[in-house]
Parts: sequence; C-alpha cells; structure tokens
Amino acid sequence: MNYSFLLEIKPIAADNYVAFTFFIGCMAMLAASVFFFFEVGATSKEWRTSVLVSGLITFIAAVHYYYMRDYNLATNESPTFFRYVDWLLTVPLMCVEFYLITKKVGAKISLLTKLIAASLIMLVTGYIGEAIHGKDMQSWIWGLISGLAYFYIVYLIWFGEVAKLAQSAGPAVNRANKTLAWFVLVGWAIYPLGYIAGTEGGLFGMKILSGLSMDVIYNIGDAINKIGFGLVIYSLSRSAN
Ligand SMILES: *C/C=C(C)/C=C/C=C(C)/C=C/C1=C(C)CCCC1(C)C
Repeated sequence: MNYSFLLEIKPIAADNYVAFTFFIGCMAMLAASVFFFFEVGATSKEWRTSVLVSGLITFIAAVHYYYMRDYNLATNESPTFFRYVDWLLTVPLMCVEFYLITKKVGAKISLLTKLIAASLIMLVTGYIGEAIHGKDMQSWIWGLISGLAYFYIVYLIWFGEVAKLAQSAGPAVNRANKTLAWFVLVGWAIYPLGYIAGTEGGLFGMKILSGLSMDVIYNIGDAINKIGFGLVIYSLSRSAN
C-alpha cells in the first residue's frame, strides 16, 4: 500500500479564512445531508420527496465543496468552474422545491420550467461575466442580465404564480413559502455582493467591497441558502397542515 498521499496533505494556515470556509462548508453540507437523508424515512409520504430533495441539494454541494476545498488549497485560486457546476445543479433543485410544495394545489410543469429557465439564465450570464469578463468592465453588463433573471424569480415567488398557489395551499405551505421567499430575496442577494467583490473594477468602476473575498461571501451564502432552505422544507414536513 502506498501511503505517500498522506504526505501531500496541505495544512490550512491559521489566517487562511478562504480555505477554512471551504473546509467548514464541506463539513456542514455533509452533516446536513446525513440529517435530511436519515429523516426521509420518518417523513410522511406527502413530504418525503421534498425532504429528499433538500438532502440532494446539500449532498451535491458537499461533493463540490470537497473538490473546491482541495482546488483552492492547491492553487490559492477561486474554483469558479466547479462553483457554477454546483449552482447549475442545486439552484434548479431549489426551483423543484417550490414546484413540489405547490403541486398539490395545481402547480404546472410550465411553472417549474419558468423558474428553471430563469435560474439558468441567471447562472450562465453570471458565469460569462465572472469567468470570461471577470477582469474587465464588461462583467457588470452580464451581472445586470443575471440580476434581471434573478428578480424575475423573486417576482414569481413573492407576487406571481408561486405566491398565489402557496396562498391557496393552506397556512403551513403559505408560511413556508413566505420564509423561502425571504431566503430568495435576502439570502440569494448575498451572491451579487460576492460577484462585485470578485470583479476587478467593482461595480461600475467603484471599488466597493473590494477588500472582501468573493469565495468567503459565496461560501457564507451557500451555507445559509442550502442548509437553511432545506430546514424550512423539513420544518414544513413536520407541521400539521
Ligand atoms: C446554492 C446556491 C445558490 C442558491 C446560488 C445562487 C446564486 C445566485 C442567486 C447568483 C446570482 C448572481 C446575480 C444575481 C448577479 C451576479 C451574478 C450571480 C450569478 C452571482
């Protein structure tokens, strides 16, 4: 047996808070996944898929964080590609959660399609702005398009179809949807802040947020939005309708 890989373990320097948040993020996502997966069996049939999807979201993130943690430690760079692969998988699954909680009162596949399409536009334009134009001023244009798609999602969940369906689905679903709507409005707004922090010219050339680390901001956002979001679904599954 060749144990040389053990010697390759790179310690995290005490002041390397970027690497540390990748590490703790990985652990938190794993722990949350174990929790959600084990709780599926003790969930009523009606909510089982929703809790399972909560676990899938944190599990997909855990695998990506495991990789991103390694990548960042080895290169000292942002794992932008895998960050966006993670989001491309997990954000549509969050859209699925909105569909699942409103399906019983008539949510259609077309609603799910709208949510997923908007999230894909939001993420692909964000990726172009970050990976291709991250070092020049054009990235704000891509950020703006991404932001429009983001506000469309916010609209659907706060005032549009999702909100209306949730209202007709009874107080428990409506309450859960309101909490999730706050996650989308406030929790998801953390990401554009990370984007601005990671863009060389800042916002429209203003050097705002430039002292902050994009990855730390994204990692905090992910922990809140993936684990917190999943817990709202979990608590809905435990509330009597
Ligand atoms: C689990 C991961 C989640 C919930 C990721 C969400 C990501 C966003 C809401 C990203 C939004 C962006 C903008 C609204 C503009 C700038 C570019 C993005 C992609 C960072």
